[in-house]
Amino acid sequence: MTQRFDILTLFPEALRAYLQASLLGKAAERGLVQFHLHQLRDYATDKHRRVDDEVYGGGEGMVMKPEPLASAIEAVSKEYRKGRVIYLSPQGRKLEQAVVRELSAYDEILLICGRYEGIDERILEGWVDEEISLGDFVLCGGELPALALVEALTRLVPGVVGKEASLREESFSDGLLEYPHYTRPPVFRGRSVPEILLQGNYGEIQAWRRKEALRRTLEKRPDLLERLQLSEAERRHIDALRKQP
Ligand code: 9WO
Repeated sequence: MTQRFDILTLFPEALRAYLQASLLGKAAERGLVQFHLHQLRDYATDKHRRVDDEVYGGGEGMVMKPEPLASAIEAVSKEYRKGRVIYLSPQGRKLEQAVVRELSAYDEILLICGRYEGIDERILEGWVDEEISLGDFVLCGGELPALALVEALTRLVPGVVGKEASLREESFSDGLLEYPHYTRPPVFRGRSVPEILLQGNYGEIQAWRRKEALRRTLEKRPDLLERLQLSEAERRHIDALRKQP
């Protein structure tokens, strides 16, 4: 099953370059996903093709007019069977891997990229299924968050990344940070690769990686450990690390 992404934006050409590069471009070439970019201005009907207007009630700045947005959403999603309309904004539900997995169940996803101070509230009420946020910060538009979401979703389409990477994605769902990675040379400017990785005992390497993942999670994201199901040995290991890192 091919997942289809439609992106509604005032800057389709800026997004196209990124979608054609690297992993996303290959996935599209192989027919595993489809990317369709739509210029919002094409759906403006007045002679100046305006997509923004002044905000009711006064104040600084402009808001995206409802008519072009509604026409565009209706035109693009009219053949959606199992689709989702998403607006990227700091007011949305925070994106995390569990949300990415949930969204990967949709066959069609329409991403709306706002500009200015946002879109007319009636579009959110009547045409948008949900708002997604990448975090508590403000950009100049939803384009970069849209690309991030497309990339996170495309990685989950079967066949896009190799078996090993998709297994690692599953291991991320165990809620730990990644263990540290090294490649050649064995000593780089006086810094050595941990000896155990050079010895090639796979059982010991696995155990080391699990411990390192626990150690790093404790150090950088202790909040993640609270949600976790750990073995008794792992609890003891963490308690030991807490006392003496
Ligand atoms: C602009 C602005 C200007 C003057 C006063 C208040 C203002 N608020 C905004 C604003 O929030 N603009 C947003 C820009 C409107 C929606 C699209 N934009 C956006 C999306 N910025 N950041 C995001 C975003 C989306 C998802 N995750 C993180 C950030």
